Amino acid sequence: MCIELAKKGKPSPNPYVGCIVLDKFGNVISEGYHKKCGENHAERDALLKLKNGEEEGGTLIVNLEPCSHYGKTPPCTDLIIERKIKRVVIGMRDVNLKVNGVEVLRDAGIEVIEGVLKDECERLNEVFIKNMKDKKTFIALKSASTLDGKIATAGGSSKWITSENARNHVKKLRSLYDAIMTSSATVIADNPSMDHDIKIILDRNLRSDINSKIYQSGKIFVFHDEKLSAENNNIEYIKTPVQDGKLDLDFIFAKLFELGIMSVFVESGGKLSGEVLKYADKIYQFIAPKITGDNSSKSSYDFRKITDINESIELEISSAELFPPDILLTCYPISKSIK
Ligand code: AOF
Ligand code: ZN
Repeated sequence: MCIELAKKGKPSPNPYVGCIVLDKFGNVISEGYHKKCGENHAERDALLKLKNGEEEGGTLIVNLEPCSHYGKTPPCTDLIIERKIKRVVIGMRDVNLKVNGVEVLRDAGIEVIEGVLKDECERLNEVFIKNMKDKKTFIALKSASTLDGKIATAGGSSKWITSENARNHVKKLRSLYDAIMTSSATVIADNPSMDHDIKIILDRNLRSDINSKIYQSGKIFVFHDEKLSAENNNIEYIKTPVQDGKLDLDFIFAKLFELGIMSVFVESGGKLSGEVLKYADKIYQFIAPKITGDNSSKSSYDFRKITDINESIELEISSAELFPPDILLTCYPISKSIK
């Protein structure tokens, strides 16, 4: 229940947090979640709805360790103690080093049960964990291909590989991330709009036409060769070092974190997808039950030649979902397979 409640929020850069409160008989008497950065935490949201003390002696359940520090909001532990909660059940400890809620609660004589659905809770907050631990932007990569891994014919015909069902789901996935990213090649070939509040376009030579659909809404960042200059009131141009004829992705992803973009959803052709693979934290691979049978067609990931199949990048599939007639494999790269 906490995880489902948590997902109703849009908390970035804060974590997803949901909370329920049980009275001393075990009945659910309140629920809450963290809606947005700066607003009440889930525990406060749930507890403030209770006005008659029915939570006294009850249990508070939350997917993340309650905070014990002053941030934009006061410590949740203070309110939990004040409301005379007897037991707190948490999914995972907070990775924010400022937080030490478990000890604070135990010192106040509250029973704390830890680690309930820990894996699910960690997955829910995979972006927050990466941001806090590595001080890096979380990178999700999406590709949609035929059964033989193709994203377009040699001539560029690609509309549509996957069904409307699948493409509608992509819109939902985009909204889970702070920004979307694509390449000038995709803007030029497909003229997509990729609706989002923040759009990032990698355009080394400033080739894409700013009248293209993607430029018509949202906050736009264009990363381009530092040797070039461009200006436009509605676009933020960012000069970027070039390495081996390509924009330096280390620079770009570091810059995104500096800009406060905590997660990015990358959707592009095989070249950028291939380059981004080694940075990807998560891969969404849609597969349509179609076969081009044409080895000159364009591939999902196109960035190298290998001779030994054992050099392949290996992934762990965390879920397989049908968006009939297509399938979505949600995968995590196995890091030792990435060189
Ligand atoms: C909780 N419950 O619902 C959330 C928590 O600036 P603040 O006050 O919002 O604090 C942000 C930090 O609090 C954040 O980095 C994370 O460690 C924790 N988030 N904690 O007990 C919540 N959202
Ligand atoms: Zn809190």
